[in-house]
Amino acid sequence: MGTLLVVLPTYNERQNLERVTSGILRYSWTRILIVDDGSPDGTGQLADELAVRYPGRVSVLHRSGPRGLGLAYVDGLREALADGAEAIGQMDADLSHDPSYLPDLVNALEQHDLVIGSRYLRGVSVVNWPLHRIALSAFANRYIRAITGIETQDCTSGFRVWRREALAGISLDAVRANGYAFLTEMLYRAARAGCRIGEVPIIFVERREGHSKVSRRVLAESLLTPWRLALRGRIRRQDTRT
Ligand SMILES: Nc1nc2c(ncn2[C@@H]2O[C@H](COP(=O)(O)OP(=O)(O)OP(=O)(O)O)[C@@H](O)[C@H]2O)c(=O)[nH]1
Ligand SMILES: [Mg+2]
Repeated sequence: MGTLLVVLPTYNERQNLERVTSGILRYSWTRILIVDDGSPDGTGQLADELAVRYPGRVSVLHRSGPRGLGLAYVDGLREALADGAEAIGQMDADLSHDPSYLPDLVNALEQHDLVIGSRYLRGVSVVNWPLHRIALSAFANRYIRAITGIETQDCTSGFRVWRREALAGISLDAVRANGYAFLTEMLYRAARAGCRIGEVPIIFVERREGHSKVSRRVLAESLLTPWRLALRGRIRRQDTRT
């Protein structure tokens, strides 16, 4: 498949960044773009040190202004497209996504435009989640799929690889979700754009170090986004009929 550029958003991941970086760089065909939102714990400085340690393989985008997973990804994916890698990846930096799945994901790009590292292909493959968290995630996925019609089993997974042309076909300027709902919105847009979407099973391991950044505002956005996408989609469908 050629080279893979992994976009790695970070906010206070100082304890995890080094390990996830070396895990990804174990594969000779990978490079990393770290997108840090001015983490108070010094993740940004560590990222700069890693860029010096791995010249040509690690680069860093320091964002200022409002922070958010979606905002970080829009900037990071845009830079990744400008860079010219054949495949572009997305991963959490908290070691929940094991880099050793990257070959499986990239191989599946032979048949697909977008491949998702999925927790829900063989029951529920998560380690160290309390029951209520499993229930919430399972509910969230059913909720999103029922409202939007997305057929992917794991539509909130942040572990993804794209063919460059498929990602380039989606207008990042039009994406409205700023938080985690960004993941759902991108998936919906990919499906509407006719992308061939595949899933590869992964085992997701809950973070051991650092803290989750999921806020109430971000959760509210996640509840509303599927409705916004579905309603807009319906308006579009009516447009095309007339
Ligand atoms: N640049 C940037 N990265 C973010 C932001 N919010 C979250 N991230 C990163 O996005 C990834 C996923 O965030 P997490 O906090 O782990 O979210 P989660 O996996 O749903 O929650 P946990 O189960 O607690 O890990 C991690 O690499 C975070 O550092 C943000 O506002 N800006
Ligand atoms: Mg996490």
